Amino acid sequence: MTVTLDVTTPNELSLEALWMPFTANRAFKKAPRLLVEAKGMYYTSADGRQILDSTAGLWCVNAGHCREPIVAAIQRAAATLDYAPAFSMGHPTSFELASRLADMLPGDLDHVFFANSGSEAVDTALKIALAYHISRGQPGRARFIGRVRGYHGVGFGGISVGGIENNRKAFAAQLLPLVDHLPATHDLARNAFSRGQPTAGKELADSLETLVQKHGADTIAAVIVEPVAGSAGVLVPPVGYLERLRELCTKHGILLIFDEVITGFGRLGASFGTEYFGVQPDLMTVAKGITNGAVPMGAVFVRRGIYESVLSAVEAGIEFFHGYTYSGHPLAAAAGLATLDVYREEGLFARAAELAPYWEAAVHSLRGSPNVIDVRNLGLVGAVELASRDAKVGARGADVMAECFANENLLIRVTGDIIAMSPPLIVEREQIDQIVERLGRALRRVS
Ligand code: PXG
Ligand code: PLP
Repeated sequence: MTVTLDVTTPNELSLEALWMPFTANRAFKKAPRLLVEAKGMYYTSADGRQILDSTAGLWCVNAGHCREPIVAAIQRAAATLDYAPAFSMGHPTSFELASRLADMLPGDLDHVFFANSGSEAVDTALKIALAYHISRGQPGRARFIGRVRGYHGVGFGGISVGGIENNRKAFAAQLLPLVDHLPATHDLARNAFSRGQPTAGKELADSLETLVQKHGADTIAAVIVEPVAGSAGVLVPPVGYLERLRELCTKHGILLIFDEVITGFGRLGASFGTEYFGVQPDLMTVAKGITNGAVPMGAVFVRRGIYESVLSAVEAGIEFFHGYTYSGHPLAAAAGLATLDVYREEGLFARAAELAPYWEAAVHSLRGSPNVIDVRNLGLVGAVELASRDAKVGARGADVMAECFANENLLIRVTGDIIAMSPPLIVEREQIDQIVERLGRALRRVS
C-alpha cells in the first residue's frame, strides 16, 4: 500500500518493506497513521492536522517536542565529534553527563553505565547484579525476581523478568531459567477509582518473603520492579508497598532494582520515582526522558559500593565484560546535557508536581463515561480502564485510539483496553481540559 504525503512531500510512500514494532502491521498498513512534524505539545499528521500529544510520544518527550536548545546541541555535536569509540577511549560529554546525573540522584547512587535503550539498560542492570554478587564471593546469588505485569523491555533478560504474557509466550522455550515473579498489585475489587496511590495491597510485597523461604535468600540476586508499572496500564503501587519491598531486600541481601524508564525525569512530579516515594534502590534503569526522546539513550545508575566491589574484584584489566558500541554516544550525551538544562531552567519537575492535582481532577471526571471501569493517576500519568468486549480484549481500546486520532486530533496510548496518558510536562491547563474533553467525546462514540 502507498500513501500520499501532502505536507512534506508530494511523493507516494510505500509502507510494505518496514516491519513495524509492537504494531498490528496489516491493520496499520490498511489505515496508516503518519506523523511528519512535531512542536511543543503537538504533532502534525501527514494529512496536515495538529494532533495534541497526550502521551509525550511513547512516554519520552517530557519537555515537549523539538525544543531548540536540544536540537541545537545535537546539531553541534554531530558537526564536531560524530562518534568516538566507547571502549578504552572516552570523550568529555559522556563524563559530563554522568556527573550531572550522579548529582541528581539520591545518596550513594552515583555511578552511571550508558546503554542505548531501556531494554539494554535492563539487561545491563541484571548483569551488574550478578557481577556484584560474584565480586563478593556469592556466585550462588543468581536468581531474579520480577513481577506479574512488569515491563522491562524486550531483551531476553527483560522479557524473562517481565510479566506481560504476550511478550513472553512465543519465546518461552528460551527464557532465563532462574526467575520468579511477585504478584501484580492491580486490584480493582479493592482499589477502583483510587486517586493517587491505592490504599490496599501493601501486603503483596510479602510474597518476596515466601520466595525467600522457597529458594533461600542466598540464591537470589535481585528484585526488579517499576515503581509505577507503565506498559501494563499504569499500575500505581499501594501505599507502603515499595517501602516493604526495600525492607525485605535489605534484610536478605537482595539488590533492589527500580526500572524508572517511564517514572524517571519528572513524570511523577519529582526527579525520579525514588525521590517521589522516598525509597532508594541499589540499581536504577532509565531511558526515554534522559534525552527527551531526541536521541536513543538508556542508563543504569549504580550505588557506589556496587561499582567499587566489581572493580576491586579483579587485579587489573577490564573489570566488567559488557558494553555497547554506542554507550554514551556523543549525540546522545549532548542531547542529555541540553535536556537536563531545559528541565532545570524551566523547573519542569516542579511544574509537573504543581499540575498533578489539576490533572487528577481532570482524568477522574471521565468516571461515568461509557464502559469506564477504573480511572487512576499519579503525577502526570493517568489511565482509564475500559470493560473489554466479550472475548475481544483490546478491541474497544483500539477503536477509542483510532477514533481519538482520526476525529479528535488527539494521540492517546492503549494497552489492551486501558488508555494511558502521560503528556509532556509543559502541558497547559487548557490542554489538559482539551485532552479530557476529546477523549470523553470519543468514549461516547465508541460502543
Ligand atoms: N523498562 C520500562 C519500565 C519501560 O517502560 C523499557 C524498559 C524498555 O525501553 P526501550 O527503550 O527498550 O523501549 C520500557 C519501555 C507503552 C510503551 O506505551 C512503553 C515502553 C516502550 C514503548 C511503549 O506501553 N516502555
Ligand atoms: N553484532 C555484530 C556482528 C557486531 O560486530 C556488534 C558490535 O561490534 C554487535 C552485534 C553489537 O552491536 P552494539 O555494540 O551496537 O550493541
